[in-house]
Amino acid sequence: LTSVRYNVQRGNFARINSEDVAVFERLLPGRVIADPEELVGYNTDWLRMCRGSSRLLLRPKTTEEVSEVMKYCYSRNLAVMPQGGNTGLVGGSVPVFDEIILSTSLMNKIVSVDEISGTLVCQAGCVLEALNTHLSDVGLMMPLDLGAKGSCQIGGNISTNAGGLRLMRYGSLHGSVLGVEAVQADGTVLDCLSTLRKDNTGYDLKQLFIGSEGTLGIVTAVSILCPRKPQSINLAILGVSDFQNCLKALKEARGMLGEILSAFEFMDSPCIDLVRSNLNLTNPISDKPFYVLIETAGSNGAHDEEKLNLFLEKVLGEGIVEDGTVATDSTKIQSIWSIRERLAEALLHDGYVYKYDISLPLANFYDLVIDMRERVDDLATRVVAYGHLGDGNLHLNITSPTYDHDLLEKIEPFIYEWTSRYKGSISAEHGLGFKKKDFIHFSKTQKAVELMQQIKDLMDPKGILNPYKMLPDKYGD
Ligand code: FAD
Ligand code: 2HG
Ligand code: ZN
Repeated sequence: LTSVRYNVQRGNFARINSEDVAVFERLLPGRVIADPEELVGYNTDWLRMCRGSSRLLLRPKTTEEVSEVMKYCYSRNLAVMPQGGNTGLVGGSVPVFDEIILSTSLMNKIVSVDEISGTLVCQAGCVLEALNTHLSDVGLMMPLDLGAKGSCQIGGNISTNAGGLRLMRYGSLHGSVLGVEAVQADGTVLDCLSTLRKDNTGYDLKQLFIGSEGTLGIVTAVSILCPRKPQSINLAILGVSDFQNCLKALKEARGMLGEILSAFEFMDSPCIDLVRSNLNLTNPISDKPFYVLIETAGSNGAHDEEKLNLFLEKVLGEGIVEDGTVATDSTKIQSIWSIRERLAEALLHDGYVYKYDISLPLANFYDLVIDMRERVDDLATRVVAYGHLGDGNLHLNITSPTYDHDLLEKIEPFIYEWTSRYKGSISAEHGLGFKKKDFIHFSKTQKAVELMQQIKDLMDPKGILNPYKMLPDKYGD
């Protein structure tokens, strides 16, 4: 169990008894799951590295039901763990001990879509891909996209402030989320579900729920500003001889593709080895030390193509890029994207994954990978680096056949100290969850963490919402 490896103590919460189960059965008829077999998946994270021992799963359908459940849990001092698609990568989406799992999966209603303003209002449990499909019929799209789109839910995306593949174009959820409805620890419904683009009336409370990983409230509904779906999409995968040239390509792409640039992703050569050996995928171009994926999304195919061709002529002509291919039809676009999107899945085939999600200044971005390879040497199966280069976000992953404590000690705290030295972030987009909460100080000052703890205490005085997550243990106790 996770709690054993990480040596955490269970908080002073009540334990569920048969009376509690009867109350939940009355509040959510037929939607209270206590069968241990059925609970295994909900207790285990996507990486299969964190496992809790919850004995109860609740599946509300409405905000009122969530409110009733929380009111009761608050009165009984029962801990609650909100769960969306359970695709989180930091152990935040599964219980640590016997917290009740509150799943939003049945809260999957789309409330409204305004085709003119591009505003979507929906319940928190809507799956990202399903929302995108729905919007596509009226010429709109979601402002975020990630490899987990088929399972992750919009409430989970908001709670982790997920970034993803197109953040450089459409911005973070702190900008595109217009409103949030949330249920607080004591059951109070906080309605900040505005659909206004502009509203400077007091503190912007919805922002507190974006990226707070279920520690301040349960997000029950959201409103989001959605861009128009582009008319034309192109995707290039380019082979590059060294990292400096990846940066030069980024600079040129920003300048020459301008407003149509929608993604700039990066992979090093071990990424291709990884998907080749673990997923049987093929490299569409010749093998090179580095690769960049450049996507354009615009409203005029001929115009976009012309811009992309001029860009390619320049980067190939100047030797910034050595090889490449461009996809314009959706099947080829999808097959190139899947090389990048399936890296996280491919890593799992190696056994144990040490996963790091770091923001760094571009000048130092790849030096960390070089230093890490030298450090872990032959203890690791592989060290692979990829990420959202356009956003300065590095995904550094190291694998070994099984958990290896010596290897972990080579990686941590070295990686956090290194990141802190260059004023980076130790979690760019995945959050802190259970696994990274104790490293928050590498990216935030003591005063900032203290204020976070005060906000947590104010909004959840009994600490029943997603305990053992995001904030360091014993902080302020
Ligand atoms: P969960 O995993 O269920 O939960 C995540 C956290 O949010 C937990 O702390 C949970 O308690 C809380 N939570 C969930 N729902 C609610 C709610 N309604 N109210 C309050 N708290 C809630 N992340 C990125 O940022 N960018 C990526 O590109 C990206 N790619 C990924 C690719 C793959 C293949 C996988 C497996 C994961 C990826 N992730 C990425 C991480 C993850 O998918 C995202 O963080 C996603 O936003 C989580 O959504 P979810 O519904 O699965 O949430
Ligand atoms: C991605 O960008 C996700 O693919 C997952 O954020 C990153 O696997 C990872 O480390
Ligand atoms: Zn990512």
